[in-house]
Amino acid sequence: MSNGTFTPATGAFPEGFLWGGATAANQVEGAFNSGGKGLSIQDVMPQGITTPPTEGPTPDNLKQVAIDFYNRYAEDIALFAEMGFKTYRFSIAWSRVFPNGDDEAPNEEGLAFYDRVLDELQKHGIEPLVTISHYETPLNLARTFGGWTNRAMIGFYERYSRVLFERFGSRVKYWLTFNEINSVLHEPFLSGGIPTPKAELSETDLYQAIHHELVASARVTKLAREIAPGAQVGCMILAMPVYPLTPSPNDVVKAMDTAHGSYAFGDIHVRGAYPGYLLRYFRDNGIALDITEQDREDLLNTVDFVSFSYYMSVAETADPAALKGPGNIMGGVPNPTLEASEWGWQIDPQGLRVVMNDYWERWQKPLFVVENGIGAKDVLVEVDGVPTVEDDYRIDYMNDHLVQVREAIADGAEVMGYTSWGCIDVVSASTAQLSKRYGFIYVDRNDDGTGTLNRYKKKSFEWYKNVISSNGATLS
Ligand code: BGP
Repeated sequence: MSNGTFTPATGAFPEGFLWGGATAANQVEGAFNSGGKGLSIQDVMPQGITTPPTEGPTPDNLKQVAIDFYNRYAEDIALFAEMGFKTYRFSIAWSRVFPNGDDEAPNEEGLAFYDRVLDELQKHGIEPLVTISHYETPLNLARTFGGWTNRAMIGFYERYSRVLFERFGSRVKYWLTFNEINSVLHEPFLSGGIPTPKAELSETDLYQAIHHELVASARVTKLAREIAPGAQVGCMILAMPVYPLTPSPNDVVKAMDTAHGSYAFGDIHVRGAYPGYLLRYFRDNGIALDITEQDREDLLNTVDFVSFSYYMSVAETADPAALKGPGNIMGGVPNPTLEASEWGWQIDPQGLRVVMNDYWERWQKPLFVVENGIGAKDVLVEVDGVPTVEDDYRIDYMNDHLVQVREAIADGAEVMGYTSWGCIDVVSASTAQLSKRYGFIYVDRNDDGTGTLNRYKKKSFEWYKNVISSNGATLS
């Protein structure tokens, strides 16, 4: 797609469009301490980001078993294949490969698990899309080294990535370096393995950590190309268009400033240097970073494509008295024109078209929608004696968002593919619930840990299958 053969927009999904779904290791695998796996930050986050981390693992952490993908991957991948997936985005658990993060040698048993997953995907002709780090920093790197505040993390991440490229590079073409890299600003522990409470972190600490991640991302982008020719590496951004709450220029400028907070990550990944507005922010706020000459050179290894998650847009206001929105980790205020999900995430299909136009015009790099979907409380019912979920609300949500992807393609954006978030029910990242379900496949497991772990197809399963087989023509 991004090899210069792009043909201009026709208003339809292009040939070879990568339809599929996405998950992350810590939210599906379980087997949190078997196969030689070490602990990750997720093992001390039983309630997600809603409460502070625990000292060690606790049995109430649903992620210890999650949906048992570690043992049921073959069954799950067969279901993805039945839907016609062209691609499956999954992450590799860093602590399964390097249990402590700073180990000299990798854990063979961990690597062997991903070999088996890749074998299964290959068997079904599903192209893997691998996230190297998805909210699962090894706990030792967080607790002993301070996570990404420490420059030593670059070396640990590089060693880990090198092992992945050497082992899987001949079978994996598409790589993402860090999931939602811009979320470090808002969730330093989840996103950056930084154990210091956010209130005690200076902005310098935070931006220094971000700098280390950006350098690491660029260095492994170079490494991927050296070790696995033909590899394509993308950044991954939490996308959230920012609308001014009113036409007041103050609100417009505030919205611009908030948007810059996320644009910066794409700008650096795509252009290889810090943008002027961020340098100004550093100057104005007395933020002085340790940026070496080598770092500047490394950053020039820019990405092949830009991937992103999209769940909602946000409104922004200069009025400090305005109400902050619920369920939104990125700041901003509720948009009075939009409805919200049961978790308060405001639903805005057109925002997806807006953000895709924005990114395409700004960076001129192929785009990949690698997360999108709606978390809802599904109810299992029996239809003709078969357990299912009548999730018309999910079908509506996804239809409306995919129509906007098609619009963005018609607007001229080059789009590589679309992987819905949580194609099978997973443990949620922010609240660590199983009742916040995203999947086309229902997993019988409840928030209290009860359930058979059986899989059932929801109504949306057949719907998505038809969307894929028609290459989007059945969207309405
Ligand atoms: C993104 C994360 C995912 C995923 C998704 C939905 O921020 O990359 O890991 O979980 O959001 O969020 P949640 O699970 O909190 O509903």
